Amino acid sequence: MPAATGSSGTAEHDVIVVGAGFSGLYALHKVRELGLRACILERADAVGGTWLYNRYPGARCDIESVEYSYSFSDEIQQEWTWTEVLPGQAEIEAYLNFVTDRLDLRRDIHFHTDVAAMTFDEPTSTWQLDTAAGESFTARFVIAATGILSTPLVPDIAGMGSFAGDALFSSRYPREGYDFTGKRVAVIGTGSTGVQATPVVAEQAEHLYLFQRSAAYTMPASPRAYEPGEFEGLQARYPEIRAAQHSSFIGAARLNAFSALLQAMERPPIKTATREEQLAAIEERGVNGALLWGDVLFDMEANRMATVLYGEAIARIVEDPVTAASLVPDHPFACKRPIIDDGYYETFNRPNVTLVDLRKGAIRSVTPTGIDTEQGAYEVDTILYATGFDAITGALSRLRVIGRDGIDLHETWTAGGPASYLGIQVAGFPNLFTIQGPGSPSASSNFVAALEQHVEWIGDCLAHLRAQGYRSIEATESAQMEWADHAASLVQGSILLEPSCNSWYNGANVPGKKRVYLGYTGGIPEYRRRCTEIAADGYAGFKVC
Ligand code: NA7
Repeated sequence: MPAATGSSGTAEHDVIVVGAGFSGLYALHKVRELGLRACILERADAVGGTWLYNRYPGARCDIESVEYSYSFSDEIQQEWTWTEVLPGQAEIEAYLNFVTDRLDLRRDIHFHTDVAAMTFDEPTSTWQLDTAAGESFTARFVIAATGILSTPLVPDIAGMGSFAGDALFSSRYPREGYDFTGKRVAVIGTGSTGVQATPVVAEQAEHLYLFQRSAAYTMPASPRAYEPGEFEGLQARYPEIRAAQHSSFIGAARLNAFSALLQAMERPPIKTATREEQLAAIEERGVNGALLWGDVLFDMEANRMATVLYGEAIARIVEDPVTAASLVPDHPFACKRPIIDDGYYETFNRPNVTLVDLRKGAIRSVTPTGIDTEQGAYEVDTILYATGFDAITGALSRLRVIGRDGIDLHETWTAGGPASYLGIQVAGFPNLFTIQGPGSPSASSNFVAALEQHVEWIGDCLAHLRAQGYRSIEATESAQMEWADHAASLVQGSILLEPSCNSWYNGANVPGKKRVYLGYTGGIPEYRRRCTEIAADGYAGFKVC
């Protein structure tokens, strides 16, 4: 390692990165490039973060592999071969291991190191990180690359602990896999995870009961392997692909769930479409034809019309009319992160699949032999919980993060609601950078494109601090409030604020979490422009000293 060029005083490290997922790996590489002494603390025994833990059947990314990957190294782009257009979990995990070895990151990663507390020491401007096992580390700066969908939301259902069968959690799925053959299986949850897992589990299980609290909108997009020579053709065009991605609103210009929505804006409005035109749309494009109209994102009446048509499209696929009706959502389309699936609706025509519509009677308890609901009891051997995450703020909230003057991050976010400046720093917590904190484009974009921008901005900031001889940087309260107001103004009047939209986007899925839209919907290019301007303006809105 190069000698420390920072001024960390007694701290062992200039920078500690928490988490070895997509963000943390790039962050470590970036700060090592600056010649800083750095390491990653990672609670697992391997790299991958979200893509290490979420290995449930059918786990797949909703962005194309050539865009859901690092753009910063052409060597990596040229040396790594993607085999599928929309990459599956195993391939993404393998990619992250490849990058880790290619950049020789492993030697600076402390595995099995579960950070439990982080405390800022004001006199020395350093952070102390204490682990669950009692170890301590110190650093001038911390980069919390703790993930936005990394803290599982374990539901509070009575009797969960009494279940005598196998209880699986999609977000902590067994490393060795699980064989559903011959099992009666309950899947709870119909977000992206439940929708992806259902068709795959149904193929193996003796019987699958899908417990649905809210019906989902999902857009079929069959995954496929690249044709021979196809990926090589793309690989040769990486500069062009990355340039398009760079200027894309969502950080992904090719096929993905969001681009379908953006392209829909170019289409004619549903409100003026004739009945024949509406039917032709679902005849041609199935359920996608029901949703993708020019006015559905802006006009609630149009959105409701699309939902009715969506129901008709589902009824053309799902043979049982009661099940088909149960699959129609009762919240607006596109107020939650869009889902893409492979054969979801067709699965309900299988004789071994039952949809349990919890709108007709909620879960009362988990019993030793299954799930008891207000509409009857279901005996199962296995329960797969696909119940989501305490997103964006959950990972840091579960730690004890103590900043300047003894303030506690969890308490700050609980009392005032989750807020930060640019999603990068929280006022009161100097020298702590967050990757994709509240108010960053993460939720409504390609996470990898968003995190690369963050890491690069933080790297430039650290270089600036060192060049100027500064020891500390902290977001000001006023800049944080202005940023939160700006982010909130962008979603005013949009479907994202519809009260029926209980989503991880706004924290409504987590009991007790203050309901605030957690993303930034101005698009990555505009976000990048603002971040660059702030840096050029001497880190306006930050106090540096
Ligand atoms: P999501 O999208 O938050 O979905 C979680 C699902 O679990 C959702 O259908 C919830 O119903 C359901 N849920 C949660 N708690 C319960 C209880 N107690 N009973 C019944 N059902 C419950 O998480 P995912 O993991 O699917 O996807 C997260 C993101 O990962 C996704 O957006 C992609 O970006 C990748 P609800 O809707 O709250 O009624």
